[in-house]
Amino acid sequence: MSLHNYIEIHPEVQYAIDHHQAVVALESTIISHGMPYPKNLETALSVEETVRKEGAVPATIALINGKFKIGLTTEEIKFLAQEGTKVIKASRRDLPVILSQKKTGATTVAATMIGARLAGIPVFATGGIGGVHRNAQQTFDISADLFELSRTNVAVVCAGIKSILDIGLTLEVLETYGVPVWGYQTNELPAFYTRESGFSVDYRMNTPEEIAAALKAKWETIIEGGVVIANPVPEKFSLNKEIMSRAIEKALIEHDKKGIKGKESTPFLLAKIKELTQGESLVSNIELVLNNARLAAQIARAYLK
Ligand code: PSU
Ligand code: MN
Repeated sequence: MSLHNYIEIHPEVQYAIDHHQAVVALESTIISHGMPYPKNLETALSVEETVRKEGAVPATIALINGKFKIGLTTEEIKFLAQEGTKVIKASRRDLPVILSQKKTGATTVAATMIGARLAGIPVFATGGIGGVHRNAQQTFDISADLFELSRTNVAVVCAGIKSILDIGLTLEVLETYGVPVWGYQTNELPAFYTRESGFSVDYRMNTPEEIAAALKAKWETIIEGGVVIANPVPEKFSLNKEIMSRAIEKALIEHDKKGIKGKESTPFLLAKIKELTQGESLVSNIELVLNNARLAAQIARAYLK
């Protein structure tokens, strides 16, 4: 047994890698657990379309029947979208059993980074990364995404840190792990639905070329690990700060009252916030993912030059 028994790269993605064409990795937990059907399906497909329009090849990653699939068919994306939370939300710890027992799972940011790294794809676009949850001082709930960022060489383009999390503590953990946090054309870390968080990024980057050069400097000097590239939601789709923080507070209260824990926390909070904002958060969520896909494709292209 060797690696090729566990990984299946879509021919189009393999061709692009072999011919030094830009590829953007995409996660699948956002499809199964991050958004409701059918918006999740529509979004997954338009994210791929957006990557293509920017001149890169999309590689949505998931675990299908015990294989790490790098690049999914439309049928496979549809399956994950329809199954929703019935599929396993797969992070690093879940991989060995899913692979050996031929199970199916949607990959989180952490697991997608592992898949991208195995295939040799350095740039990955998503909506939001996991982080340190509020009240982690008691619960110890810190996403495995942060640990993965500390060790796996993939740049993750996201819309910043969502305020269902403790943004300050998340930044502290990223600092401890040595994970750079760069703002794209901003000095302030965006907070997913909003462009402001009150926290600063380590460095402001103004162009995809600047980002690509810094990624090369990191990895060519064997400073292992990922990078967080924080791309603010477009102005037009950013949500009102007060309305959002009220929705988030409410969602968190219900979360605690129901005793929701562990891997169920993030999906519960996302769904609750969508409900409390009458779907407004979902529109913003979709637009920011598309915006990240665009930037990721530009970075992937600049990285090859
Ligand atoms: N944040 C979002 N949407 C998502 C997620 C996070 O806005 O879909 C998903 C991602 O897959 C992320 C995971 O990697 O949730 C983090 O889960 P946890 O907090 O359980 O590590
Ligand atoms: Mn967690």
